[in-house]
Amino acid sequence: MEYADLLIENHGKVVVVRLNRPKAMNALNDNMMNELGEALRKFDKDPAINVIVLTGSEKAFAAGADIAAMANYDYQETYGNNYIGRNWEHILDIRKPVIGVVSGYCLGGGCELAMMCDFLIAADSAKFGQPEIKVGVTPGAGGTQRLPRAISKSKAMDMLLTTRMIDALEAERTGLVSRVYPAAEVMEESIKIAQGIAEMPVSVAMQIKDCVNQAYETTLSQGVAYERRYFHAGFGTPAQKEGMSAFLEKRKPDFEGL
Ligand code: CO8
Repeated sequence: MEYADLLIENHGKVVVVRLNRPKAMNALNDNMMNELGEALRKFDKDPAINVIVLTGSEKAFAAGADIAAMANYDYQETYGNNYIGRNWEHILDIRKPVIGVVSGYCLGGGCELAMMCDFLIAADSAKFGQPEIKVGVTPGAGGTQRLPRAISKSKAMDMLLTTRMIDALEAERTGLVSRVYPAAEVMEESIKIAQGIAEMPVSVAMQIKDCVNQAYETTLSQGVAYERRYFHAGFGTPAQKEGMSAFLEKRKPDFEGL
């Protein structure tokens, strides 16, 4: 299927979904968010795909929500039509791993979308910021909630109130991203990482994702009890049988279809 504002590339069990509005620094508009939700849901259901990579261009992951589209909105338009809620958060329903790969600007709604990925890999060109205050609004897609959890209250408040951008190294140091690569290598390296995950049993990857997401929504003891259910239920599954037999037989496990 062709999308107006996305490009799709297949790399075996990994699919790369690329935000593609180059003339507007990938500013996120309604059509792009509708298409993104549709594409992510499609690949989540596709048995040939185990891992999704979400990325933008070399210049920008996304420079925020589309200011030109929003400038004339009023309360009725945003609240009445559930702006943000209606199509920005489909990514949170995706059960397979979603890796965000960020080059260039990752601002406002772009940074909020990136933080909804399972983990982030950055090019050394990446710049993260939440400059909404400068356009007269608060963040609307979780910036005030996910950023302090990711990098501490002090760093988050600094970024949110001053609009200061942090570079890739500061983002790695503070825990916003997990790895940084030179811009020319970041896609190749990220696809290799995604392909490594795609060789693992996708059912277990989905369970781990579900457990980690619980850590943000529940108490420690309830979260550990949640994890324990999956752990116990894992025994006797084809993934557990194959993984442990392969270790004992000193061979590479084959988790195809598991
Ligand atoms: N929306 C629309 N168009 C954009 C955006 C954007 N967020 N960002 C860049 N563009 C466009 C520019 O208008 C320009 O278009 P044109 O060539 O037609 O003039 C083109 O992209 C290139 O941009 P620049 O010429 O500005 O390129 P520079 O290299 O000089 O600067 C920057 C790049 C620093 C990224 C700069 O474009 C910038 O500051 N962009 C805006 C960043 C921003 O403020 N983002 C936050 C937006 S608000 C948000 O995301 C969350 C809102 C939550 C709202 C909730 C409402 C209910």
